[in-house]
Amino acid sequence: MYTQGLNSIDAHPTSAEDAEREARFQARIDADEKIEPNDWMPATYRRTLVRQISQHAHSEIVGMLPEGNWLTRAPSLRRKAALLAKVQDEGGHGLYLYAAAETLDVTREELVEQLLAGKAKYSSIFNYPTLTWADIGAIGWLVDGAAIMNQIPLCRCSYGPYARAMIRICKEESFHQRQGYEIMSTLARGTAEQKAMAQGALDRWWWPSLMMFGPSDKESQHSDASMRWKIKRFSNDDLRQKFVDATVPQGHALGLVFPDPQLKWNEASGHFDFGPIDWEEFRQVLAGNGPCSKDRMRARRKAHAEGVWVREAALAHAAKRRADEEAAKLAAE
Ligand code: FAQ
Repeated sequence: MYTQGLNSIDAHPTSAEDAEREARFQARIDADEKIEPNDWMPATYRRTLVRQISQHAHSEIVGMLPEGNWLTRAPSLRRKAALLAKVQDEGGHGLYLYAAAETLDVTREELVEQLLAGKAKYSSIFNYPTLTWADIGAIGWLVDGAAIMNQIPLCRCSYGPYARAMIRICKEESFHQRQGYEIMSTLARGTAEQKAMAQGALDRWWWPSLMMFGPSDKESQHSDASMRWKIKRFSNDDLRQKFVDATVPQGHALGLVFPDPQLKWNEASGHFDFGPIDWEEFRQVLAGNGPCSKDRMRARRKAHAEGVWVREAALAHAAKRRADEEAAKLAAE
């Protein structure tokens, strides 16, 4: 999608030059200008972007696995076609995001290697199992709903390639969210057993969805710098609250009950109050001890190993085409 490796990493300017460049860089950010791959940027800005964009790309790729589990068991052809399209979109999102990261002088191979070696993070949410068909509804409604809340502001992120990738991704996520809500609404209006499935999925996915927004603002290490650089436009807690405020009425419209006895509309603040998040569970998932963490990594490594021949064939095909083109050029001279 983007030309790669346009920039060489900053030479070693003196600190006076550095300070001046940084001031000019921050002034551009403050003026809401987009930073492009060939522009000078502080090494810390570059590192933050590579970290966030690559974690985001990995999340899309690992995020295909919980839903992939239900592709062969979707309850109708219509549901199967929609789920297949959604999972394909997620693969595409991963590719746009790896391509955006590559404009920052890192290769996709390096990033994938970090994921497979267990050194890179991906979203905590994808370490939970999909036990029933209703979980596919809950993923679309809640997980894509949370992703949209977090990602719409990223369309205005200061780094051009990331912002532009996010515009297309958000359009597709909005379709994903609707298909999930439609599944939930069909189940919630169905038999008692179907309604119980929808309720069970909400019970399982509600708290992990709130954790997707990251640690509380007090604990978030990167938020201050990312907000100053306009990579992030809202804090983790602000986005989490927006998500709760938007989602709770949707759940009530389905006749479902949120698994939080402290969830209550607060007239004075104009927001829903909600109970404490189990941050120990979040820490455990990030440490690789989530219910499906080991399975997810095993599945990714297996897919990577089984794809060796595809990558080799693609490279051989590209080399052959290059050689044919060269030969045709020589023959024409
Ligand atoms: N899971 O200082 P902060 C999707 C890490 S895509 C795992 O607050 P930051 C589509 C964080 O990386 C979902 N790790 O960090 C889909 C950092 O670790 P590090 C993914 C988490 O970056 C739907 C440390 O904790 N979306 O769902 C999580 O300022 C359905 C400290 O945290 C994105 O990636 C977490 N939940 O804010 C696909 C959006 N939260 O790097 C399939 C872009 C935090 O120091 C099916 N990313 N950490 O080792 C972001 O907006 C930000 O990176 C945040 C975290 C908000 C996730």
